[in-house]
Amino acid sequence: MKIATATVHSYRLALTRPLVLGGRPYNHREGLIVEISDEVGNCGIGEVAPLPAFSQESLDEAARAVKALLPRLVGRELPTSVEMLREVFNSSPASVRFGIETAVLYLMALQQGVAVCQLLSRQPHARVPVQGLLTGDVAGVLETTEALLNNGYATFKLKVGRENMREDVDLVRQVRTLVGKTALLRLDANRSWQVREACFFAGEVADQTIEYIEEPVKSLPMLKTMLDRRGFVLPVALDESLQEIQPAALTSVNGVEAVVLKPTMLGLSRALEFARAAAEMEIRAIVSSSFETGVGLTALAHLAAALNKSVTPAGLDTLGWFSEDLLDTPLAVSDGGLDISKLPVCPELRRHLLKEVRGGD
Ligand code: OSB
Ligand code: MG
Repeated sequence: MKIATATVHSYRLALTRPLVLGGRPYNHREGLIVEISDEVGNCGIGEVAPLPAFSQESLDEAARAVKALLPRLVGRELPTSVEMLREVFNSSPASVRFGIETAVLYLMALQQGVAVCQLLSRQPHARVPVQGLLTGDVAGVLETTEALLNNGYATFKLKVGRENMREDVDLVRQVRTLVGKTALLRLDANRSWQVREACFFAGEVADQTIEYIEEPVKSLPMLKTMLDRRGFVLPVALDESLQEIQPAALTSVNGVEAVVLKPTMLGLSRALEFARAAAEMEIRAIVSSSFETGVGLTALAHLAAALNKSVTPAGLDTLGWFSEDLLDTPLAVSDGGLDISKLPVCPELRRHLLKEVRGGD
């Protein structure tokens, strides 16, 4: 079956509170929605939303790449397998690959009468737990923790790396006390520390049963040195570092416990390659959002359902930042997780929130 039409729209949605990215507060989230249809009217959608300070490309660059790519898709045979996706969009920016790859996946799923997670795995998980995101000032974190607990969350990710490390250490202890012994507690330092600082922090919270900490130190070389020395007492997960290595090189980073996969920053195929490398190493892959709307998040939920031998909580608790969403039926976390069978076959859009983007420049 051939691709019959390919169009792109833009959105700009207000946030409920500022999203701080690279030290700058953002009050809106902007991105693109790609729509691809086949000859019998099936329609697949995907989100292209580079995240400032995290993505390598700007929204303008992504938009230009999308506009150049879409006309070349029309008239083309759809891939029949996920493996074929990789070659098709190899040279585009990561967010563009993710958006177009998901739109194509939805089309493939519709044609084959299966859900996207079934294209990605023979035995997808029926439910994906979501990790509650704990960020901001101390009072806010404690308040959010209570609210998430009341909503059934059993996995939490606390951002650390505050100006005052004592505050981080105390907060880890307070959150652990609030969530109880059995909840999973993950940390993320977003590359805040020197090795010496990271090792000190780790020692201070070593008794708090931390599942892992993402990106404790300032760079990948620094992290490798630290892990090779084996002096760091917490399990480590890679996030930002994945933008700097090839999936095949993952095995060369010793002592990593998990990888955080953000397909908006990696592309879907590359995220899948990292997932495969992680499976070979018998470490977990944590599918995570880059503050996409419900469109991107739905695709990420399907991906999360398809990865890992055992059910693994995903980092998809970011929709709360949006004052409204693009989806007609909101993606709702209940009892701390997402039921995959309740996800739409292909999401319906609230089209009044979209603006048409014309081709060419
Ligand atoms: O620090 O891991 C991060 C989202 C965008 C950019 C960076 C990060 C994040 C998240 C996503 O934290 C949510 C999550 O992982 O739970
Ligand atoms: Mg992270």
